[in-house]
Amino acid sequence: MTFKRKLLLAVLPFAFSLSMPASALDIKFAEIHPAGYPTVVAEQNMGKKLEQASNGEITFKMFPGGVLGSEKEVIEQAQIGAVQMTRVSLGIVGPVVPDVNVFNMPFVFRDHEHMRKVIDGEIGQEILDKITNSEFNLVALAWMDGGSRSLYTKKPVRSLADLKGMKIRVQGNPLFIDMMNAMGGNGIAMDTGEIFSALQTGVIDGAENNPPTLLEHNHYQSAKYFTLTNHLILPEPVVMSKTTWNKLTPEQQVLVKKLAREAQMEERVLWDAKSAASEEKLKAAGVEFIAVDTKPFYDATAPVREKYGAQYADLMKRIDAVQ
Ligand code: BDP
Repeated sequence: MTFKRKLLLAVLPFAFSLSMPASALDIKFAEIHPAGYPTVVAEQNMGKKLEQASNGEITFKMFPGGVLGSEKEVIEQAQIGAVQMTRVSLGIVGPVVPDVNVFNMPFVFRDHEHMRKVIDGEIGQEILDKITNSEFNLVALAWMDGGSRSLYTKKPVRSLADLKGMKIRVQGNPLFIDMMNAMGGNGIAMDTGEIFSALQTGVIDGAENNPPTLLEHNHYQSAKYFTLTNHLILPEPVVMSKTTWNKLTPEQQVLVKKLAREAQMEERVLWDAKSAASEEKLKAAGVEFIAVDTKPFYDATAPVREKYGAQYADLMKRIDAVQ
């Protein structure tokens, strides 16, 4: 091959791409929750606004109900850019970006409102930045609210003693296994999609989550007792693959961040309504809501906060100080 021809072949793809009109960037958004769930609705609205504001240069498609895989699988796909965006529980980010575990500790927030104030402020941004600045090729954009998590079981738990030896599903994060074991249960990690049949077949005696998940993932069909421990309040980051992020223009990046933040504020309104409605529906379906003294659960998990929290002592003080 002549040198001229070689040169032509080398520059051809480049010249071609310059002369082509920019093709649309397609965003596939993966969600474990079903259509209609607060996070899904807020994210879809974000997607619609994104399509409009980018004049069609960005397209958005929601894949709800876990069709693209478990949260762990989807995070891996986002890391390589096969899925462009997703929202996951911070629980499963912990093993990948350990710095986020400060929010994953039991009873680290006083209550739901406290968590919201923290994620809306500078600490919330710092934890998003930890994800973005980690080596995992993700950009963390905003927070969704997943309420607070309590225990649900097939036999009632009215005190710490009742939990003794019960096999309770937790998310795949060693911190949560330690937490469950510290409360006297037997923590078993599995993906969200496996809980329903694990409850039915007796592989587990219960799980822990918020009322909307208990309802929408049909776990209440087997677990009829909901014990209000409120032991975890886990915010849920919305992340984009850095591979996708780097394809956006600076203006588009600003737009994506702005709309993700709007979705953060919109979702919590939907969340509050959904939580209240879920509680009503669960009660109507025969689920007993059990109020407990949470102090014994708090005390039992102190060693977990010591083990995982020692390195975040300053940050925990700052979280505490948020009013
Ligand atoms: C729900 C979260 C979801 C998690 C699920 C779980 O919204 O992201 O996958 O809990 O525990 O509350 O697996």
